[in-house]
Formats: sequence, structure tokens, C-alpha cells
Amino acid sequence: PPLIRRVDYKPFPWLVPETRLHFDLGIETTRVTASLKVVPNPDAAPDDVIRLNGDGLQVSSVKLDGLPVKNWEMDGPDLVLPLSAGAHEIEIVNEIAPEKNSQLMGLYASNGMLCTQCEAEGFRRITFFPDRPDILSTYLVKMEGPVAQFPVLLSNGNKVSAGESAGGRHWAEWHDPWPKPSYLFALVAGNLVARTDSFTTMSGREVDLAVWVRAEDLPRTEHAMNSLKKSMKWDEEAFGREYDLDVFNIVAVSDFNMGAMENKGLNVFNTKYVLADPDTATDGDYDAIEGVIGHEYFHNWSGNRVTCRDWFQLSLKEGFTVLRDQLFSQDMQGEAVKRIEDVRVLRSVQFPEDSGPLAHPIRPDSFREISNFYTATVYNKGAEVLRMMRTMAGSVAFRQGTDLYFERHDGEAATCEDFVKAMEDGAGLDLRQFRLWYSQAGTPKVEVSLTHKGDTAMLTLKQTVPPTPDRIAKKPMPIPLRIALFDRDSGSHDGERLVILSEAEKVLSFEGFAKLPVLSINRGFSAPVSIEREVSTEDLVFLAAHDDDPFARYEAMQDLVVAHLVAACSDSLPGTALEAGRAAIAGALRKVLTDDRLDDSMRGELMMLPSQTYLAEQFLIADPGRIHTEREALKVALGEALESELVTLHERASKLPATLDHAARGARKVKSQALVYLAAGNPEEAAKIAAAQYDTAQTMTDRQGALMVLTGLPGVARTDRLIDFYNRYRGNELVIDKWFALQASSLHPDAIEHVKALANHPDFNLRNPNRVRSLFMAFAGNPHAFHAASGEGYRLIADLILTLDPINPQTAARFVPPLGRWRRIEPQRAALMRAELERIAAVDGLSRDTYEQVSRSLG
Ligand code: BAL
Ligand code: ZN
Repeated sequence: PPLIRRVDYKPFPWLVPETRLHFDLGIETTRVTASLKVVPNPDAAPDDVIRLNGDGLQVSSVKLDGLPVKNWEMDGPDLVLPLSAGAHEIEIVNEIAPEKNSQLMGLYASNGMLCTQCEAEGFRRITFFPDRPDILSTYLVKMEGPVAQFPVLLSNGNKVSAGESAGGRHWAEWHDPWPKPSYLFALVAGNLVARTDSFTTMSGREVDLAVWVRAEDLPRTEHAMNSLKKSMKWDEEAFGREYDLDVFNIVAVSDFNMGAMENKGLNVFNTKYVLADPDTATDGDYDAIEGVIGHEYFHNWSGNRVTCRDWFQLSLKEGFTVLRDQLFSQDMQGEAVKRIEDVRVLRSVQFPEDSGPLAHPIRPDSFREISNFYTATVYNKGAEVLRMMRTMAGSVAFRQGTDLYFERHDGEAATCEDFVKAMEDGAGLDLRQFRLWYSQAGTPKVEVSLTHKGDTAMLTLKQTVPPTPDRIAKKPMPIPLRIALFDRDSGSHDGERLVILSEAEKVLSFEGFAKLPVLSINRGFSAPVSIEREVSTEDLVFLAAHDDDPFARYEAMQDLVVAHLVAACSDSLPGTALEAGRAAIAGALRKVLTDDRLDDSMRGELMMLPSQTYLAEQFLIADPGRIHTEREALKVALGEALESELVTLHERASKLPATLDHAARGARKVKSQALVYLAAGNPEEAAKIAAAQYDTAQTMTDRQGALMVLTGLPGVARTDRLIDFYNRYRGNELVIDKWFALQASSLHPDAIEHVKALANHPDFNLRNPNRVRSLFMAFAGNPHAFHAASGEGYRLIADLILTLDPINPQTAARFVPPLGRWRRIEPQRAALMRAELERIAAVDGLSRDTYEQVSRSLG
């Protein structure tokens, strides 16, 4: 497959101002008639042919300006038609087979309904079109089919007409007045019911809202609808963005490659991000639904009204929209905890990506298959890069920058450079050097040291941007660091400062300190960097107890644990020092468990140990077996040392009612966290408490939290509760996904055997991405099982990739990165991982998706 390069971008020779589509719908065969108005593009070099992208399409007929023509030809999957200068109308009829579409890209069947996914290049699997994001067109879509099979017919924009036709058939016509790229096209036809509501926009327009689901799912749509209304209001208040159509439809689909999709006026969602009630969805699920509904809604401006010129600019819409959804969730759910959660995801998913073979800048330079670049780097690091601009500008100036961006580029396909320019002009920032964040991959390291002399504290900061496969030598980038210097006696500081480290090294001095202060740095995680510093256990304990920045307080707890576990894994400290480290952690955790002023939701965060992937990042070459052993040993020590505090906390939290308010949710969070430590320290007692929590649970949060712990503990309580859970929720796809995931991610020593057995369970289904992820992504993220020294875990994932690739390449390719980490793993396991990648690479006929990921991982 060819490598596509950013620098090779050329505007398309033709524009398509209007697109009319007609669909004669059928699950087995759908007939598509596309009529395109085309005119020469004044901004491009002229051409005497037009190349229309296709992917596996069968042409029935082609007309040019109303007359049948035969002078077209296929060039690979594309249709090429000679075209003289001037305006033309091209009509192409083709047929597709939705039922056979297991890739879930283009038009496909799911549970008897028809739906679409076009981003990034799915539209070409529906009809021939210049399937690139800089071709904006208005769409008039007419679809018809049997009423009984497809009672509901939806597309983008507003419904303009509908009617009955002979033979029990009907039709509907939808018009989207806003020019859009083909990746935002959507169509849904099926037997669905809707929860409806309405929203009055800031200028007083009424918008009809609907969330479409299968009839049995209707009771679980209230939270999604509330989330949508909150999103619409918030975007008006926070970014001045108003909705622009008469209707906004959301459809929930069980078979979906992504989380959701922002098609104009017709968002299509994975059911996972729509359906919720307390008995079947956890508090975390509720938050995720709110966040994803917000994200897709916010795309209406950041993505749809202003779209991307080419796919290298993906972060223009995704990084920005992730930032917008994060800020929304911070406002809805609480700033401190949301920030901690976002950083946890960044560090356990994006940091490893940035230090491995698949590292790429937030604006990549090349790709073979764009689906592989819907990554944590483009999304989450992209959001962090914009967040840094916001930190440097302040929220008011940042808003002036985004206002200018929307004003300048409304209706256009823009670039990351356009956004940066708007920020410079609107927010008054000088971003000349800052642009490096778009072109350089790799997580910068900042070495920090603080010294003291007389009444002056000296802070030395040094940055390096590590080499990545695309580039060895890197330049320093502006790194905004929020810092505070605490007086160690009073426990307070004289105000936070923003330091911008733009050079390779910088020394700052601060006067008025009689003693060496305690440094709190990268507060709020103001820059997506890794901080390296020599810091005493005493200072970390101080910050864990005193820091007024909640993120920094969390960070101090994490640093305490990271320092201890890194030392433990490296055998670099004598046993006494390790004991002292463990005791310091226990002391800090005891304060967290018993501090009455702490909100439970924050307490839950402070109780969480750093993930194994984040710990592995601390080593040039990591031994996952050793990290797992030491991390578990620490849990045992903490569970034993703090048993009575943990039991007291669990008892106290168990008394709160099973409501959805903040206090009750916080209580559920600490209960599950307490069980995790108790299970390590005193498994028998923990099994009893967890079984009781399971048996009396009134929410999925409590039930899942208890079952998670039980699943890792061999014994009858485990077996009984797993059987009960399955029987209780049999038929509820999303909850049965949890049942698979809990077993695949468990600490049980036989987790691999469980996963193998579950892959043969009648409810396992390779064609459903949620089910595949619930079993195998959970497994790939379960360090002790995936990294089993025998290599069996690696083999299981490689087998899955090979079986899934012909069915659903996009989902299959997502399983390559866990194996791709081999260079950073100890030699014996590395050899086994690499061998599995080579076994995959040797297979003929791999998809472009999997081929690209495997070859980059071996390269
Ligand atoms: N655009 C793909 C799904 C999302 O990021 O919203
Ligand atoms: Zn998005």
C-alpha cells in the first residue's frame, strides 16, 4: 500500500457544490443513484478527467449531462471519467450489499437495520465520489424501502418530504443545507423508537431532539437526552456556538467500530455511549456517555462547520473537540477529578504510544491507512497542546482566539496552521516556536532541580525531546509549567507562577526563602511532559498532604509510589530503604483514607496506584512480570497495614443511599478502591465483604466493583456470582460485555484459560466490535495474563488479529500496538512478541490497516 504524505497535498481539480442521492434500500442489496453537480475548481490546476473514489463498488450505469456514456474506466477501485471544462452533471448507479459488509464501514446492516459509517473513507464504499474532506457539498437524500422493515428513515439535515408508495413501501427526503464533506454523510433505516425533546437555542430557535433506539432500550435513554441538552447549552455559554438545523438526531447502534460519529444532524452512536440506567450502567458509564454525547455535539462546530482540509489535519477537529469535551465534563462533573482522569488516560495510553514504534506528531506527516491515526496522540495529546495555549493565553483570550477561528473559517476545510494563526491573532499569543508541538513527536522530558543559598531558591529546568522513529534530532519547545514554592513550616505558598520553558535549559531564582522550599511543579498537569527530579520522600509526603492544587496532590501520591516501585524493580535499594518507602506510602495513604475534609470522589483518585503501563514507561527496558509482582506486593503490604481503615471506610461508604448524586457516587468509588486493597491484604475477608456488596447491590457500580474483586479471587464466591451475573443480565449486550471484560482483566492466575474458554462461549461474536474488545482488549490490558512468560498471551492476540483481519481490519489493527511495544520489554518476552508480529507479517493478503501497524512495529 502506498505511503501518503502531507506535503503532497493538492487541491482537487473539481468542486461538487451539490449532491443528490437516491437509495433503494435492502439489507441484501441496496441500489444507489448519485447525481453530482461538478464545476472546475478555480484554486486547482485544471484536469480533463475526474477521478471518483470507490471501494469494492459495482457500476450499473454512468450518465454525463443526462446522456449515457461508456468512456469511463476503472483505475483500481476508482472510476475515472473524461470531463471537458465547465459545469457538468454526473449520474452513477451502483449496487452494494450491506449484509455482507462486515468491516462496518460504508452502509451496513446491524440487527436488521441499515446504518452508515463514513469517516474517514467509508463513503467510497457507498458510491463513487471525490471522497476527501476538502470537497464540501450540499446533500439532498431520498431513500425508499419497505415500511415494515424500515419504518424510520433518517439522514442529515432537515426532513423535507415523505410519503407512501405502492407495495407497502415508503420514502423520505432529507436536505442538508450546510455544505459538508462526504465523511459526514449518514443514513439510518430501521425499526426504531425515539425519546424526543426540544431545545431552544440562544437566538430563540426551537430544535427537535430525538434519541433513536430499539424499543426495549427506550427506558435507558433519559441520561443521553439530558446530556445532549446540557451540551447544547454549554456550547452556547462556553464557546458562543449555536445549533444550526431544525432537528438533531442520535441513533444507537450495537455494531460500531468507534465510540460515536458526528455526522451532520444525525449522530450515530455505539449503544455503549447512549444506554444507561443505574442497574446496568456504572457511574463511570454515565460520565462517559455525557462526555461522548458532548464530544459529538461539539463537533457540529469544531469539525462540521469548520472541517479539515485533509486527514493530516485530523487533530484540528479531534484535539480541539476533545479539549472542548474535557472542559464540558470538568464543568459538569468537577474539575479536579476530571483532570486527574484525563491525565491518567494520557499517561497510560498516549505516553506509551509516543515512546514506541507507532509514535507520530499530533499532525502526522504520512500514513498508509488513515484509520490507524485515530490515536491517543491525535486526540488526547492534541487536546493537551490546545490546553497549553489556553494556559498561556488565559481562558478569556483563548476564547477570543476560538471566536476568531470560527468566524474566519466557517464553511471551510481548514488546517492546523489556520487554527494556530487564529490563536495568534485572536488571543495575542506568539506561537512561532510553539508550532513545534505539531511537528515533533515524543513526550518531552523536563529535568528539574531546586537548590537554595542564602534567601534564594534556584530552579534549574532542562528539556529534551526524545528521538522517535520519524526524527532523531529535536528542538526545544515552549513548555508552560505552573509552579508553586511552599514554605515547609507554614505549609503555604506565596502564589502560583507560570514559567514558560522555551530553551533547552533555564535557571530561575526566587528570593525571600529562608529555607529550601518545597516545589510543586506542572500543577494541573499544565504541560504533557514527564518531569524528572530528585525529590525526597519527605517532600512528596508533604505535597500529598498539603498541596492546594488537587492534581499536584494526586501527583505527589503517584510519585511516591512510582519512586518506590521503580526502586523495588531495579533492586537498587537495600531492604531497609524499601521498607521505609513502603511505610511512607502507607502513612500517606492512611491520611487519604481518614482525612474528613476530602471529598470521596477525590479520595478515590488518591487511592489509585499508577497503572502498570505507566510504570513500565519509567524504564528503558521493562520487565512486566517484575513490575506486576512488585505492584501486587505493595498492594498486599498496604492492604495488611491499613485493613482496619479500609474496612471502616467501606462500612461508612456503604451507608450512603444508592442515588446518583455526587456524595453517593464518591462513596461507591471508594468502596471499590477499598476492596482492591483488602483483596490483596486479606483475600478471605475481602471475598466476604465483596460477596455481600454484590448480593445487596442496587447499582451496577457496586455490583461490578464487587465482582471485579471476586473474579480475581479463586473460590466459590467467584463462581456463584459470575453465574448469577450472567443469568441476571443475559440478553443485555452491554452488560454481558462487562461480564466478558471482568474475566479477561482479572487477577485470577488462570485468566488466560478463562479467555480461551470465553472465546468459544456462545455469546462471543467476532463480528461485534464491542464484544471483541470486551474480551480481547481487556485481556491485552491485563499485564499478568498478556505478558505471561510462556508467550501464550501474545499468541492469543496474534491469533485474534489474523482471524479478525479479513472480517474487520480496522478493529483488528487496533490489537497490534500491545505487541508493538516489544523493544521496550525484557529480551525473552521481546523475542516472543516480535515472533508473533513476524508471524502476522508473513501472511499474504493482510489488510492495509494491519499491514501498516505490523510493519511499523517491526521496522
Ligand atoms: N470523528 C470520529 C469519532 C469522533 O472522534 O467523534
Ligand atoms: Zn471526535
